[in-house]
Order: sequence, then structure tokens, then C-alpha cells
Amino acid sequence: SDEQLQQHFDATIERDQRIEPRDWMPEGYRKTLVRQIAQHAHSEIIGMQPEGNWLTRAPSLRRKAILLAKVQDEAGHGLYLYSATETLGADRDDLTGKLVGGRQKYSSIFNYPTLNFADIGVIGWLVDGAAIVNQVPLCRCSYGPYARAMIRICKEESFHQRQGYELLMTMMRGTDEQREMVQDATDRWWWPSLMMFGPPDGDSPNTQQSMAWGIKRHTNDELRQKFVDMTVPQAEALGVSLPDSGLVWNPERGHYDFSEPDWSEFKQVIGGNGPCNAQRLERRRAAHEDGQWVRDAAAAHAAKENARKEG
Ligand code: FAQ
Repeated sequence: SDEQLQQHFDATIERDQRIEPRDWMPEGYRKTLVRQIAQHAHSEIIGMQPEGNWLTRAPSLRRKAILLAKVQDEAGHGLYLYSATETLGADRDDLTGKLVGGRQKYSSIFNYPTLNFADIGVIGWLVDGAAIVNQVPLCRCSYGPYARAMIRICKEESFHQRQGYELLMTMMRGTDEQREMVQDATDRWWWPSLMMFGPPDGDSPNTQQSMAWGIKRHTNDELRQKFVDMTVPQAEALGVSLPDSGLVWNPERGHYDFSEPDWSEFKQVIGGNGPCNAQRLERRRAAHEDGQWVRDAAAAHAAKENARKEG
């Protein structure tokens, strides 16, 4: 009966075991996962654009090869994540339609411009750094396919984070102008990176239920704090300052205190009015339309193969 199915599901969550695609699951659990994983997949795909902006202008062959590999990894992450949504019965074409139609979200962070090459380093350091803090706990997500996809993704993200930090270290050993570029990029990306973790816990409608289901393992504010604590010593080692005069060590809490991000800016950005939202979606839409012939050719090929098998 439905009640037994629900009890079996609850007991699986209770024992901290994994839910697999063929297991019964409540509709809300399925919907929450499709929402989060699709947004995550869209973020990886849209996230290729800010860095892709510098592929043709990387300062050396080595930097270009590194950046190409990173952007390709992001495409791969998007693909595993779309596959994970398919195990929940979602249709990838439908999800893409929702993204390009502006009906599904992607991470706020990718709506900011990459103005100079130091932005590439800072994206690796701060954006991939924040992504790792958020995603390592998702390796223990109660839904098996998402958790397993996260293991590989996190390995690649930590490599991305290190390449960004290494790029910045190199620039910091360079000229005054290069050091200024790193500081400028840090100033611009710091607050948007803190916003990646989502709204404060009091304004996060999904956290409580997602934690009860073992989808999320920590609240948005817990992860944001963890990121700040981890990043301050990295900024010191690099020799850059973080643009927050309220950022001070609090010995009683054993954490850094920091100022509140501008949540009205966050709302603007997730509402579609960030600096690059229109450009990002337009580019994604154009790429999707330009790819129509590939989908048509693949479908025609599959139809021919099927006809041959049957005939
Ligand atoms: N941007 O109730 P909550 C990457 C939405 S890393 C946009 O707290 P939840 C790697 C949220 O969806 C970036 N929207 O929601 C990379 C919800 O709206 P809805 C991707 C946001 O789900 C690096 C509403 O606000 N990572 O791509 C944001 O419990 C470099 C209320 O919020 C992931 O997606 C935001 N920042 O917690 C690639 C990680 N925050 O759906 C390229 C997986 C919140 O009700 C280059 N996702 N919203 O309309 C998660 O962990 C969670 O979904 C959170 C949000 C923590 C993002």
C-alpha cells in the first residue's frame, strides 16, 4: 500500500541509505531533486560562458590549454547532471526548453561579467571554491545517482580551484598592474560568491524539507560560513584583501564574522535583472538553435538504424 511504500522510504532515509531510481519516492522528493539538479546542470552549462569569453585571449598557450580543459569539464558536469535528472523521469529537451524560456533558474554567479584575465583566476579560486564547499556534502545526498555524480564533479572542481589559485599566485608575483587586476577581480567577485550559497536560512523556503530528506546536509548559512573561514587565510597567503571591513575573527564563535551580502542585488539577479542575464540566455538560446541540425541528423540516423534492424 501507499503507506507501506512511504514507510519504507522514510526508513531508508532514517538509516541514511540511498534512494535509487527504481525505488518508490514521494512526489515532492522527486520534484525537489529535479529542480535542484536541473538548476545545477543549467549552471554548469551557462557557467561555460564567462570563462569561454577569454579562450581566444588567454595570455599563453599553456593558459589557453588549461582554460579549454576546464570549460570542457563544465560541459561534462552539465551532462552527468542532466543524466541524473533523467533517472527521475525528467526529459532533457524539456529542461533545456525551460532554461532558454527563462522558466528555470541557474546560479546567480554566472550573471556577472569577466572583465580581465584575473577574473579567470578568481573564478577558479572563489567560484569553484564555493562550489566545492557546497557540493562536497552533496556527495552524501540521499539520492544515489546525484551523490555519485557529485564525487567525480568534486574531484574536477578541486583541480579547477587549484588552477585558479595558481594563476593568481603567478599574477601576484608579476607587475603592480597585474596585482591591481587581481585585487580588482577579487573585489568584484567576493560578494557574488557569498550569494552562491543561496538566501539566508530564514528566507530559504526549501532548506528544512531538503535537509529532512537528506538532499541537503547543511543550511545555506552554515556553508557560507565555512567558505568564509576557509577563504580568509587563502586571501592572506595570496596578498589580497577581501572587500569587507566587517570581516574579523570572532574568538568566541571560533569563526570569522562578516557583513551581510546585499540581498536586494541577489533578488535582482535571480529575478533576471543581473548585469549579464539577458546576454547569457540569449547566447544559450542561439547555441541551442544553431545545434538543431545536429539533433535532426542524430534523429534521422537513429531512424535509419532502426529501419535497418527491423528490415
Ligand atoms: N542562484 O530555498 P533555497 C557550478 C534559488 S556551482 C540562483 O535556499 P535550495 C560550478 C533557489 O533555487 C553553481 N538561484 O533553495 C562551476 C530557490 O528557487 P526555486 C551551481 C538561487 O535549492 C564553477 C530559491 O532561490 N551549484 O556550477 C541561488 O534549497 C565555475 C530559494 O532558495 C548548484 O546548483 C543562487 N545562488 O538551495 C561551473 C549546487 N540560491 O527553485 C562553472 C546545487 C538559491 O524555488 C564555472 N544546489 N536560489 O525557484 C544547491 O545546493 C541548492 O539548490 C542551493 C539553493 C544551495 C543553490
